[in-house]
Amino acid sequence: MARQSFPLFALLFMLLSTLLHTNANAIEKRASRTSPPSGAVVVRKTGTLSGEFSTVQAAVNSLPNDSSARMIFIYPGTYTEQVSISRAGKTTVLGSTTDTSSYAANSAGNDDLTGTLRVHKDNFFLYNVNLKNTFGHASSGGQALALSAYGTNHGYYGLNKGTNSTYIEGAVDYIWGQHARAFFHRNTIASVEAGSITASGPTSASDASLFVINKATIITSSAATRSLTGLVYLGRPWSQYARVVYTSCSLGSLINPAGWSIWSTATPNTSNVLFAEYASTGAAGNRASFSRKLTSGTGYGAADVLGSDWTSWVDQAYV
Ligand SMILES: *[C@@H]1O[C@H](CO)[C@@H](O)[C@H](O)[C@H]1NC(C)=O
Ligand SMILES: *[C@@H]1O[C@H](CO)[C@@H](O)[C@H](O)[C@H]1NC(C)=O
Ligand SMILES: CC(=O)N[C@H]1CO[C@H](CO)[C@@H](O)[C@@H]1O
Repeated sequence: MARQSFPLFALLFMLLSTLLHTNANAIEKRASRTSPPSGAVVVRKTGTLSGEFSTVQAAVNSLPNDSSARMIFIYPGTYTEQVSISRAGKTTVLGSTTDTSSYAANSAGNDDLTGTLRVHKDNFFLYNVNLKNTFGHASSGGQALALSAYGTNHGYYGLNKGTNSTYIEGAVDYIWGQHARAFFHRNTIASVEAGSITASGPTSASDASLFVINKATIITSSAATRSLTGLVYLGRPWSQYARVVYTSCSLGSLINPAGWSIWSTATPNTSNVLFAEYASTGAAGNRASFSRKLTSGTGYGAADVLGSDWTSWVDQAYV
């Protein structure tokens, strides 16, 4: 698929447990949510009752395309479908879970959306749903896109084993995009193959795109079929204006001591990149000459990346 078709950002071959955020529909922390909130449209795979839907897309299609705020509640099940959401109003999708604060409670087979979720709208929020695309793998020549997101005020949060992390897994260039400003907070990032984690591609020096990856733990996925020691890079420049900053991240032995990679020998694309790190641990060594180490994280916090109003749409309980 053409990367150009995803102007914001997308996560490739991603297994993710997300908590997406809205301050308008207050979601309690560490609570059970196994039945639909009042007013929610219901998706139930088996034993669908009158007025309910057996697929996520059918529930999405039932919503009016107007500015009203709507909720969808999904009962446990594996939903294998391509879902597209473009309605105008705020839309919140809630998976059933016995513990809203835990990734473990929305385990595989319980709240799975297997396929691609395409979100082309502003104000979209997703809670406790595992998104994955098992239809392809970069090492077999295909790219399996789990999520493609266009819009503003999408806050992706997840919880994994007691931290607030979203679990993001992929092979090569699995966090990529052209114009997004994205702040990845407390994620577990797991590579399954050699290659680069990010591919940032702003189209010009004035494109404000920036990825900041904060407090991530970067590991080799348990799905890797060989040792990846030294074979993974923090990023490579899809364009010469690539902008990626890692702050306070734990880099596993999979990260090559050079840290960062050229795009390719023919088009290194390194002339104007911002590839920087602040307070990394692990993967010590001589970094690539086109990267830099920062002496402070100033300028790369959530407010810098998401805008000064970020607290109005990001749930502060998860930061
Ligand atoms: C909803 O309306 C928007 C324009 O406001 C349009 O871009 C989008 O395609 C529409 N979505 C659906 C599902 O009709
Ligand atoms: C960066 O690399 C890509 C992929 O090879 C190429 O299309 C693009 O032209 C390169 N950009 C620059 C500025 O060299
Ligand atoms: C919703 C939730 O569990 N938030 C937690 C995220 O992590 C911070 C720091 O560990 C906790 O203080 C929050 O309660």
